[in-house]
Amino acid sequence: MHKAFVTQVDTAGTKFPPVQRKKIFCGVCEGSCGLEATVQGTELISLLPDPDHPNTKGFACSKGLAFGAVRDDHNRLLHPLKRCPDGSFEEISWEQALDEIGERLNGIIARRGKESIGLYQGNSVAWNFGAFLNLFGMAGALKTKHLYSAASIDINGYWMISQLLYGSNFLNPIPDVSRTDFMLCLGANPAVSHGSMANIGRFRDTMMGVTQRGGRVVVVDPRRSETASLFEHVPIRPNGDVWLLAALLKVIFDEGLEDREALLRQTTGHEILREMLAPLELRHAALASGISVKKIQQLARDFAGARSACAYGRCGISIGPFASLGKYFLDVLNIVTGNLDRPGGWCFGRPFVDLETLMHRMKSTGYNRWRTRVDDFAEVAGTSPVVSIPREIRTPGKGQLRAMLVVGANPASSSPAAGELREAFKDLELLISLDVYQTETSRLAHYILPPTVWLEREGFPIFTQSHSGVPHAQWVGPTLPPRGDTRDDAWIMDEIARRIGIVPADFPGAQVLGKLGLRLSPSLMMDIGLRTGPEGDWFGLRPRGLSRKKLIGNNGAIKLADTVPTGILHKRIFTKSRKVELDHVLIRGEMKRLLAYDFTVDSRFPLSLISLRELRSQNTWMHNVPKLIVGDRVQRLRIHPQDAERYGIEDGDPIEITSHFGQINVPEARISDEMMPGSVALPHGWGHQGNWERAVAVGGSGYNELTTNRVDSTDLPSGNATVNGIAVRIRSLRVSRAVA
Ligand SMILES: Nc1nc2c(c(=O)[nH]1)N[C@H]1C(S)=C(S)[C@@H](COP(=O)(O)OP(=O)(O)OC[C@H]3O[C@@H](n4cnc5c(=O)[nH]c(N)nc54)[C@H](O)[C@@H]3O)O[C@H]1N2
Ligand SMILES: Nc1nc2c(c(=O)[nH]1)N[C@H]1C(S)=C(S)[C@@H](COP(=O)(O)OP(=O)(O)OC[C@H]3O[C@@H](n4cnc5c(=O)[nH]c(N)nc54)[C@H](O)[C@@H]3O)O[C@H]1N2
Ligand code: SF4
Ligand SMILES: [Mo]
Repeated sequence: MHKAFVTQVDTAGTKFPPVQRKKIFCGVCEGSCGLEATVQGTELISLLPDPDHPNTKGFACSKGLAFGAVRDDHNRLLHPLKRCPDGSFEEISWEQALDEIGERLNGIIARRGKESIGLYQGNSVAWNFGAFLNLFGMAGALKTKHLYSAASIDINGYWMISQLLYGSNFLNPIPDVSRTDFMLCLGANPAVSHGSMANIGRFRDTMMGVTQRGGRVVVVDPRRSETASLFEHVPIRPNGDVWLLAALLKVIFDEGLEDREALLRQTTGHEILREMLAPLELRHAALASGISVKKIQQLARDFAGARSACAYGRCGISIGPFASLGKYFLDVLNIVTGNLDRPGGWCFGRPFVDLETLMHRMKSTGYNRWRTRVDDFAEVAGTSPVVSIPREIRTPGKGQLRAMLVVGANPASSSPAAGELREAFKDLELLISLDVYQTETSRLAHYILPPTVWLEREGFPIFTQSHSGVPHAQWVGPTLPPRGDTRDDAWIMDEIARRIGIVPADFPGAQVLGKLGLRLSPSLMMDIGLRTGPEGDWFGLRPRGLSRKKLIGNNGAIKLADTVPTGILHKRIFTKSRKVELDHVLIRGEMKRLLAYDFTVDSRFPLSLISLRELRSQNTWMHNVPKLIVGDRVQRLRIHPQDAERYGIEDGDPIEITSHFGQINVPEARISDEMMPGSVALPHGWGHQGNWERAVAVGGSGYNELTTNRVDSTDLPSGNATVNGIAVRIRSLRVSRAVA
């Protein structure tokens, strides 16, 4: 093994287990930052940033560095739990838990069919390749449509647009920030989020590099976010981006600024763009976005005129009512200006396990190959949208959702109309949750099964490897042994699968092999994918190539290149034409829907509510880590001074927020001109229930009590929930508190 092995002996001569330094990567968010773990026996001594990591080069944030506290949390679940009739939980053995679950599932399958079983994939599964593969595998083996993913409150629009444009849900270009001359950043706050759908190491610093090189970064956001405050900030009305992007394109075409050569070379169907944009009036787009016509025109000219440019957008544009169309225009802006697949532009990554190709071959990607039972949504990458769950549970008939396995998700807080979902969950015959804690969701489950955390299991960055600014390869074994009676999520799923007679795999022949006692483990499947892929060792034929064994034996990540590749579109793309396919009936329909959309403000709900991420949270969790909730951390609603004055709100007031769909109280108002007048921002994922004591104690309320799962409020093509730009009114609770 490597040089970092040291055996310690104290003055009394007692031998301690050797101290090991392991270079790993963080499994909390899409940063996937390189870390160095110092381990002694079963103890984690420290987690520090890995200065040698090719992508993150010594950066890690407070959440990753504090993760030892999650592993060792006294509230962490260490044994399988079964809910008693009074709502309390009793500890049971794995054998009992799995056997009972198997029996109950078999009963439901016998009565209602395999298609009545549901699966829910949460955000944490993105760093859990075994769970990721087993979830898709189980859904395929059960032939159930009830595979739900937190992606449908996040990036379903991306998945579906990538399928239309590039022929695969998972082929998503990233901004080549390290080489660009102009970055247009819409609705993303990488200074806090550390990036999403773009694994740009040291994201904030890399963006600073653009301006240091004499380039420009323009951040479009209703809030002067931590990112916007570092660069040029263009405030925008919530959900106004689709208008802005369409208007930018219109100016580009009207003024002949498009790159015709690139359009001819890289695309089919570009003629549709002019036609679609013809009825759009800049004046109208300016009203909808709150950005003047003059400013839109200048931005279009600057973007198109830059030597290289990339337009990048995330949650601010992907969780509103036109998420798909917005994402379409985002890519089209990059394409039309000749920035697709060129240095400094909008580029494809270089994954070391070519998951895009593997999933394409296994037909795991797609769009609209089938439709959902109740709401008639198009399938996206084999999943149904989360908004439909309560209706799928409550609508009788063949395929009615009767049991659900929730893996690494907290939808009772993170999903739209969270209250309705919690109620609907109670109607299920069986709810099983795989979670580290007893959360708002898992407390409703009949069984909670305790998983290992990422520090305790084998891993490679299955999701973010395709989006890395500096392509690299890393695969690590478990850093620490599992605590208590915890087991890997993938193992738990496989044990459940065994008890219902399926193999959690969706490749041809998997079930037959299973009957013969042969099950390919996720790591074996991925290793085969790696070894036979572009970076692979081809089982020795390419001695310099990679394998799982080689990577695990290497203490740290291996750099594959300094930058993302360019000029590879024709090789990478999965469309039949081998070009970006721009013309889709569905997109034309969406444009019509947009032009007819009424964006006038309802005077009963005059403010627009947006979400806000904070450095020391990860969606709905990590609030139980003492270090991350120290200080005066409470959930605060950001309000512009003008709005505060109009609604009689003073800094620090407790606030009542009311939408069409619900009402919550938040502990404090923070009055700040960081907000655009008319919009207010609230961190989501607060208001905890369950046994994570500190998280519960910090209080706050769930943002998603204010949102809806109504079909007509979603992004229709992708079924993605609208949780952004929610019409609300607010009121100070100061007076009533004083009276009380
Ligand atoms: N610290 C931390 N990091 C995280 C997470 C976390 O909870 N905490 N979550 C992780 C996850 S799951 C994800 S998906 C990523 C998300 O990564 P990002 O999207 O970069 O993070 P957000 O904070 O959601 O940034 C969205 C930005 O859009 C702005 N915005 C809101 N509405 C609009 C709008 O209508 N138009 C425009 N142009 N802007 C708008 C918001 O003010 C905010 O600044 O972050 C990941 N990283
Ligand atoms: N209002 C509003 N709603 C939103 C958003 C928003 O911006 N605003 N953002 C949306 C986005 S981008 C996302 S991604 C979703 C996230 O939605 P979810 O995935 O439902 O939310 P998370 O808080 O990420 O939940 C992760 C859960 O996994 C558990 N966990 C952590 N590690 C592991 C593990 O290794 N194994 C298992 N089994 N469990 C583990 C944690 O304890 C936690 O309960 O929320 C969406 N909801
Ligand atoms: S930015 Fe994300 S991946 Fe990096 S250390 Fe923080 S939580 Fe971990
Ligand atoms: Mo997300």
